[in-house]
Amino acid sequence: MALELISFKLCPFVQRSVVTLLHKQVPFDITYIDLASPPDWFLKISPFGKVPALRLDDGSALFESAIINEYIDDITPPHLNPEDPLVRARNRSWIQFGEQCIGDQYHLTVAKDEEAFETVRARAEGNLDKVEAILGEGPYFNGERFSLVDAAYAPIFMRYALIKPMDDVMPESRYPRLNAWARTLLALPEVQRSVVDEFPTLFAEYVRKNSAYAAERLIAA
Ligand SMILES: N[C@@H](CCC(=O)N[C@@H](CS)C(=O)NCC(=O)O)C(=O)O
Repeated sequence: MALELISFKLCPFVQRSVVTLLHKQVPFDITYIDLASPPDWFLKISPFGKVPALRLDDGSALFESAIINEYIDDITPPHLNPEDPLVRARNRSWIQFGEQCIGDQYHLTVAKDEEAFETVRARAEGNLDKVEAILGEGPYFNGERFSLVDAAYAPIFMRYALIKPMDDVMPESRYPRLNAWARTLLALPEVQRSVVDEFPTLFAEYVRKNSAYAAERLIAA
């Protein structure tokens, strides 16, 4: 089956699916669109106009990164999703929670002043506290085996690694397990190859465009 991932170069949700496809060594094509002026063909297949969308052989598409990743996993055994229904359900809960962490990161990059920035930072840290509290010994979320939860959080860590005060937002002293997990994921080839080469520059430009204040706080000159 031919798979085509409809993408936007900076989207962390797209990146979740790219990590999964690369990890599972599933052949796929990637098509980048401009989200500011999405093409008509895309709006026809993605009912909410969001990326990622995974276009299938019959021209139809799947949407929602978590669902796309489950589908990729379902059609390409051996499965990353754990066998045990309870563990699987818990994994899904934390994948869902990862959306909030992605949202926090986005809101940091658009904060227009100190008050807004600090409010978001407190929320981001509180959410990272929750993840830190449930992490085990690692190296992956479920222990020895990479899973879809790892694919879901890798984009968050990649962006925090690019942000100037990462130590401020995710200090080792407060988040030792989260930092160890981040190091493991960021060292994986499928994570390193999950964005375009120019990603750091694009990300910095994107933050500068969003908010001069956030750029000052987050991006090295
Ligand atoms: N819950 C969705 C979120 C996807 C999402 O928000 N994608 C953004 C880009 S990072 C998007 O397509 N935004 C366009 C829009 O909202 O119109 C998922 O996991 O796939």
